[in-house]
Amino acid sequence: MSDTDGNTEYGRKSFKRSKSHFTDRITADARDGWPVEAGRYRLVVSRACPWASRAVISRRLLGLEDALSLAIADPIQDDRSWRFTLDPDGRDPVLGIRFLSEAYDAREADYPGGVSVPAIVDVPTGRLATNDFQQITLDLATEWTALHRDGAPDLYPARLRDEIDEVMEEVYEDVNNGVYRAGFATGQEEYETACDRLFRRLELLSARLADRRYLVGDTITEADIRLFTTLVRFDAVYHGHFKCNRWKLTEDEVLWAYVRDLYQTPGFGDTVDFDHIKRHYYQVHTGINPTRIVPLGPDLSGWLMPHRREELGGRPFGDGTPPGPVPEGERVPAAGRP
Ligand SMILES: N[C@@H](CCC(=O)N[C@@H](CS)C(=O)NCC(=O)O)C(=O)O
Repeated sequence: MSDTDGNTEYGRKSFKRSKSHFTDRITADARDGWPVEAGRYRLVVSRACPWASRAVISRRLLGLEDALSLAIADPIQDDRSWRFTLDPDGRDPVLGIRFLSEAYDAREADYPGGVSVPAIVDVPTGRLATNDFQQITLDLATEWTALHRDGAPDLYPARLRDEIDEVMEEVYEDVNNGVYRAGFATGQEEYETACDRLFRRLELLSARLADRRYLVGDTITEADIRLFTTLVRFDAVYHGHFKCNRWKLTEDEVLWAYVRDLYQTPGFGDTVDFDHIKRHYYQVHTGINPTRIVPLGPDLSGWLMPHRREELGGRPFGDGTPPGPVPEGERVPAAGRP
């Protein structure tokens, strides 16, 4: 992946995340030409990817599974990037393509940028609609409301947006992206700065969450989804592979209980595939793991232990209800679960 400054995700210069190139939005009023419409779009993800996993969780919590279908890419990209090698004949059964890049090419011929997930593809034309990972989940929460299930939670309540945005910004800079900055640092100082900021922020978050069940308000919001997707990967990949090893998540009583609580909440843990996560990070980033050996640990059994966070109060779904069972065909295989 490279951006216009020539920085590469795994490259020699300092790590800089590329901006999404396709920033059209799918909205109720179709202002960018993409109306919210049941059955029209396909959400392409890798279960390994934290940015894509946000969208998978939101889709489950909001009950959009029937309205927005899901394509799961192989966690190991090849030189043509994300591919549908998990599907029969190596083709996505709905889009009929072998590589996600085909949808990018259909949108913009000779697109020179990286091919990234999450991506939402327009099924009738096969064209990429958006890969704007920062906006996709906000739009699922606020623009796709006509298609939400009964009892769907409000993940981005209007009265709390300023606070949610502020928390998400800090979490993005220091935690979501901070782990990548540490992991792909090419100099000692760059690594130490990222690592310091990451753990300082985690300590602040731990203090914040000591006496409140969720980050903002007393219900699950977009802010929790975004923190969860990094925390759930922490001990499995960021602690070792990205050298974020001042302490393990399991060593912080508050954060470990917080992330376990979310993991055990329908819509969160049932989307997580630790097998995809570990194989992707350890096998794809050969610059930092040249042997491509995937570690056996950590032991996952702790994820199902009681967390006792309900004693703090809080109403996970507010006035709503938990999502129903995971649709047939979307269940995470046993290899990826505790
Ligand atoms: N900066 C990305 C955000 C999403 C992202 O970084 N996704 C990663 C996977 S976690 C990806 O698909 N990277 C492209 C690649 O690795 O080939 C974007 O351009 O939209």
